[in-house]
Amino acid sequence: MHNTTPLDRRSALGAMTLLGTGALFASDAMADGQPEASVSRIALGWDATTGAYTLPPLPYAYDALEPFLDERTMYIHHDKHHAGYVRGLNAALAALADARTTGDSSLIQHWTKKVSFHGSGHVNHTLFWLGMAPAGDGGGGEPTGPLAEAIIRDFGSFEAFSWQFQAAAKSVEGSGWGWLAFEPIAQQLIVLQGENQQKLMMTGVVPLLGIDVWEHAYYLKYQNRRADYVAAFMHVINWGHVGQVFDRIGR
Ligand code: MN3
Repeated sequence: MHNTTPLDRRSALGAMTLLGTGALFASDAMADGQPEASVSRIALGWDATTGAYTLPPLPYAYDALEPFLDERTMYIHHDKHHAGYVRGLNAALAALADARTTGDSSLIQHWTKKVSFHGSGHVNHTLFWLGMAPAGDGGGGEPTGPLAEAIIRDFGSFEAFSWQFQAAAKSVEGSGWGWLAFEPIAQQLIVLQGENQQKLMMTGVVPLLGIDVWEHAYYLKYQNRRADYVAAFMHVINWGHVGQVFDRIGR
């Protein structure tokens, strides 16, 4: 349901600027006109009539991921934190539009960095929500099909992937993300760390699955125990969704 509306070339190119280097899609995948993004325009809440992003609702109830992710954290995370990135992105884009009108370049650097930060925050959180589902009802377990085969090919086994993914997420310095991503040039899966919302991503990669390891993602329930939160996250990964994204962009 989240990937039925394609990004056209123009909006895809617009979205690409959010992560600066094309992290949203494989660059050579536009040749046949087919969209190749991790998330759809609808999932990202893009409103072409207003030229602004909106915050789509959480794709499940706030308590749907209990007991692994608690209801209060999910509510605050989505309705407050994620909403803030959407507001920040729209504000930065509007400020840049004003700058083009006035010709005042004094704050171009400031607002351009804000686009990267808040734009990445919006995309990252959208992927984060879509990458989870209630444990035992779409969440947890292991991937199947082509994604499972690619994980075995590129990491050796699912267990080896899971170990590296969790180790990367646990050891992010400060606030950031752990990512499973597709590197479209060598055509392989890789695990990356992200710092803040936008730093350390590798140019051109397409993020498939991300775990938010900012303290706001886990502190109410897990306090300083990030490792416990990361382990809990593995129980709610929506491998069906991640596999669908991989089917579109990874093969
Ligand atoms: Mn967050």
